[in-house]
Amino acid sequence: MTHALPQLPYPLDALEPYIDAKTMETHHAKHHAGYVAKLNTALEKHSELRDMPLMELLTSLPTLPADIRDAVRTNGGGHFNHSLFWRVMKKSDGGEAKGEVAMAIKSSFGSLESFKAGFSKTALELFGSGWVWLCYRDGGLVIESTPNQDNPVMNGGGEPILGLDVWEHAYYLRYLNRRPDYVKAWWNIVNWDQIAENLDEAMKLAHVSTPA
Ligand code: MN3
Repeated sequence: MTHALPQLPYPLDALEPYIDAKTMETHHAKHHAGYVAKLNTALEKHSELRDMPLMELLTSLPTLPADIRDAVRTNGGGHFNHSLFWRVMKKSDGGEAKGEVAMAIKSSFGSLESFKAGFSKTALELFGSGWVWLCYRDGGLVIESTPNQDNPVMNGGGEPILGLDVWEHAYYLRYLNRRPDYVKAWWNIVNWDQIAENLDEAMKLAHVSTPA
């Protein structure tokens, strides 16, 4: 098995004007594809790991062979993070969190507005390159951030159900260094239906892995 670049679930220009087509093309076909290629190259050295699912690679980093551990962390992380990122966005339709997701957000953060404010603040305070996450953990939702291509899966920080890429390559062409403008615009293209599905999956996983 080799790891493969997933297709984008929408055309390159679907997220315009909030994220431009050129950024999407470079981000997907160069950055994400690069992580996938380098992950596969690293795994070639250890045939016993070639069939290990990505999630398992990321949760077993400390026990992986030392010569590829950093490469799997960076490139496996990059592959996982971007695969989630593409799916939690969609063409803007003015939709907001509803149903179970809306209730979970209210219960953990007080209101949708205070969740968005806290998530955006975390994105602006993250120094350098990294990611901001909404995670399901211990029956509730938490906001986390990770540097580089790390993620909560490898840190035991919970199940990520939403992720925002705040590397400059995600926004520089349209927004230059104005990360606040990018983050503010990004809320317009959040795919709340997908987040609802991700929350469902995360709750099922937690149920399965919790001893009776
Ligand atoms: Mn990126």
